[in-house]
Amino acid sequence: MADCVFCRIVSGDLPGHLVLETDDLVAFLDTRPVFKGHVLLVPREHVETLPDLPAGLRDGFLAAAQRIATAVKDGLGAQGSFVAINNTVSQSVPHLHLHVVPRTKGDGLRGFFWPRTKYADGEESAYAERLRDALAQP
Ligand code: DGP
Repeated sequence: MADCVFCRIVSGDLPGHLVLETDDLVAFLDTRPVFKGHVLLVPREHVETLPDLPAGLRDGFLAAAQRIATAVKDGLGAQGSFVAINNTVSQSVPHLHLHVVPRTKGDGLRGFFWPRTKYADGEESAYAERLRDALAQP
């Protein structure tokens, strides 16, 4: 896609600090890192969200995420990582990208600013049932 910034990085049309390239995937540094070494992993093919990722790319995508999560420890000395994908909501670039953010205890990131809520009595079962029903659809 000519107007997609991540397609343009994949094609070499825009510069990027690439850290991993395979036939199907590219990983590069995020220009606005949560912490230094924050990596974005993208499929070369333009797909918008995780549900759009073709089945044939799924295993390679997760395998590359595992490799990057290991590399931020081995290469950067992080103790661990935060791995996340925004799908549509909070997704500022509509080309699927998985964030690998290096994490170290005391780095100041607190739960990634996720407010937590509580279920009312009985509500938890209803939510689980709605999800089971949706997942049971072919
Ligand atoms: P998200 O909020 O999940 O859509 O994250 C998109 C990330 O993409 C955000 O952390 C900043 C990064 N980003 C945006 N434009 C560019 C760019 O041109 N190059 C690189 N390397 N990263 C970018």
